[in-house]
Amino acid sequence: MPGKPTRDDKFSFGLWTVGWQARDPFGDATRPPLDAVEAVHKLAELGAYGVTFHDDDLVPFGSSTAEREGRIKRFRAALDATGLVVPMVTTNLFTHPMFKEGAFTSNDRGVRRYALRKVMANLDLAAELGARTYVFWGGREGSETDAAKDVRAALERYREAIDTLAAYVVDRGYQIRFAIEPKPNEPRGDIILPTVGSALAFISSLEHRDMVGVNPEVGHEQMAGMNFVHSISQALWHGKLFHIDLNGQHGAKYDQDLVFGHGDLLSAFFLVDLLENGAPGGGPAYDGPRHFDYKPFRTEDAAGVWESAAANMRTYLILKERAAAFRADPEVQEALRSSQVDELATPTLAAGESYRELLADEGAYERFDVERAATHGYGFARLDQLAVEHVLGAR
Ligand SMILES: [Mn+2]
Repeated sequence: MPGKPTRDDKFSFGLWTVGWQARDPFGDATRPPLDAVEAVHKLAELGAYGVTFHDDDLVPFGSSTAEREGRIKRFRAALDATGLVVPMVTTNLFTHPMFKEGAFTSNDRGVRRYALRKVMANLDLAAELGARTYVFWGGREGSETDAAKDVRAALERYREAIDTLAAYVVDRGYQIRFAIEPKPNEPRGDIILPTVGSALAFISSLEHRDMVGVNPEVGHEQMAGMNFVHSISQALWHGKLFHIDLNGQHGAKYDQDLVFGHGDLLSAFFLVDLLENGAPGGGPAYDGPRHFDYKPFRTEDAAGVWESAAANMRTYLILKERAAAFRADPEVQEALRSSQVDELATPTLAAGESYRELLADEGAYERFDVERAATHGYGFARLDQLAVEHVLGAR
């Protein structure tokens, strides 16, 4: 069993996670506000290396300049005292009623201009605190009725917003990259850029596409019925996994934000294996922050909040141990070989071969043993059970 998390594990938490007061659409807060300074100290004590925030988590909307400066100063002092870093910062473009129709894609041009200014003000703070990633979660960018939104124009305005803000970062010389966080719905009925694939396609249209990647969240992708491991694999393949939001979700329902691994546990296992060890056929592993974007149950008091924060990290580390054991098991290695998992990394054409040589290769077509290919088993049933037994600690 793993020991306590260390800074090298790169675990980070949003202030809004442990600080969630558990207001939901049906009920009031069940917990008092959590001071950002206390959150920083407690997270450091538990073994986290980083803390992240929306502008309004740290400085309430509408604060005076003096109040803003005071809060930032206290926060910085807590960072200095604990050694916690701020790897990522983001903007709240969803809570204030002005954003009810969106921010970058609001039909109201004045709101769109305000949203850009709000982000720029917070980009300055993000750079000051040394953040390397700036996340864009467009929760209000969407609609409830197709009569109300010209989606093509909305995408054009989204592109304008990201390119304008990227130009700002480049001109200021900030060492910051952007990461777009997809979500299919909630709070809007339908959100623009609903999945990782949608975001990747959007990014390819940007002027500053090189500095824009994705920040996929486990639950968001699973809400859309997507396979999170597949989505992360594609993001890695494109070189676009700039950041990741880890949590748990039980299938297609409201956004649960459970503790990491406390939803689809097998998917969490294969995710950790992918992030830590790379793809079986080669390809890079992820070396950025392991960021938890979860909500402690509404039923919990402060003790339950910190219990759940620690549970995210402990579950991750247990799965990391399980994944290492899975990879090292000679029987698994043999099963992977006989299932031809590695063979997929071999190019379909030989070195120097083109479609001409392929056309001339009778073994590839005219004499190919179609019957054998149709009847041989792949052995995936055995491989799957080996994975389950490793997850269960039964091997
Ligand atoms: Mn979520």
